[in-house]
Amino acid sequence: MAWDSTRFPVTLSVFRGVGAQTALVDQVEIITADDTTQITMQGGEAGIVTTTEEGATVEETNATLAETVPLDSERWQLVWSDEFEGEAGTPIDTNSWTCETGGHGWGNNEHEFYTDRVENVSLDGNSSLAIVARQETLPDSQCWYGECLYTSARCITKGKFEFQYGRVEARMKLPYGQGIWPAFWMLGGNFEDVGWPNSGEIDIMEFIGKEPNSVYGTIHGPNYSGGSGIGGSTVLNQPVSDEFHIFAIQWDENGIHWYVDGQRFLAIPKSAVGRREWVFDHDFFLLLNLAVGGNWPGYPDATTTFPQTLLVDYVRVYQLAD
Ligand SMILES: [Ca+2]
Repeated sequence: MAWDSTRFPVTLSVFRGVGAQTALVDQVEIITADDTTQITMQGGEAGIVTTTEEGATVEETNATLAETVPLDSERWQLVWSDEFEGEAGTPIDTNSWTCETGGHGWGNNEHEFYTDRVENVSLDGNSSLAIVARQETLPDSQCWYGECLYTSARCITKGKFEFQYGRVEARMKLPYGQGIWPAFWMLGGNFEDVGWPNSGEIDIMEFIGKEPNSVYGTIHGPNYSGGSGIGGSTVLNQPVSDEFHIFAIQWDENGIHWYVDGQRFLAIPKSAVGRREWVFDHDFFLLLNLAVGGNWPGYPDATTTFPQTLLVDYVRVYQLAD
């Protein structure tokens, strides 16, 4: 195989299966000199990761992921769910969830103050959880930028439900508008011991109001975090917020697949992180939140209306029966 190094400057590494740094014997990894493009070849298949200023995009990821188990397979066993059944105004179930509070920007210069009040997070009485972002200033809320402009909620299953591998899905109706940023995601349960991003982060669904038809999936880990996270997006024919959709991943020891309404739009094999560490082989917990403003979505403007509501019909986790 010949590579034209004047057109495509590369460093070439061939790994052999020795010691802790083991890679498959037939794996060849190529990374451009400016570290912006990485090609992994394994078993005759190629995976290409291009890192842009906006972050990494996986252009081709047929590298090593095995076929997924069909969504309707009887091998999938429901191991955990919250169906959010109950009367309107009922608080979220604290046996499963903890709603974190604060207005420090949450690592992204966000503008909301998260509360655990039913005004921001409660059942809607119609079989969904409602996370509501409001334009309001609470008397005792202080945010990193001054008096808080918005309230919202962020609820996590840390220490209450954590798991490794499976199919994770939520049926949700998203809010909309400039500066609106709902997310359904997971963090490594070892978050407090090893810190972020060493814990790993799997973003099952992210949506930013300024791209009303797009859904993003991303992973973050050591040397591929923040704007350099590895992921991709899909563009729907209609604004995502128009109706309920099912957002899901299938996650196993080979990698992670992302779906909207059962259609796969992204697959990231282990090999996509190249020489960097794959940090997704341990327990993770779930997060649901509705951010207002931040570095990535930008901030609400005159076109943004409040309140904005993230409706969650259910969150379900399935694992494969032996
Ligand atoms: Ca429900």
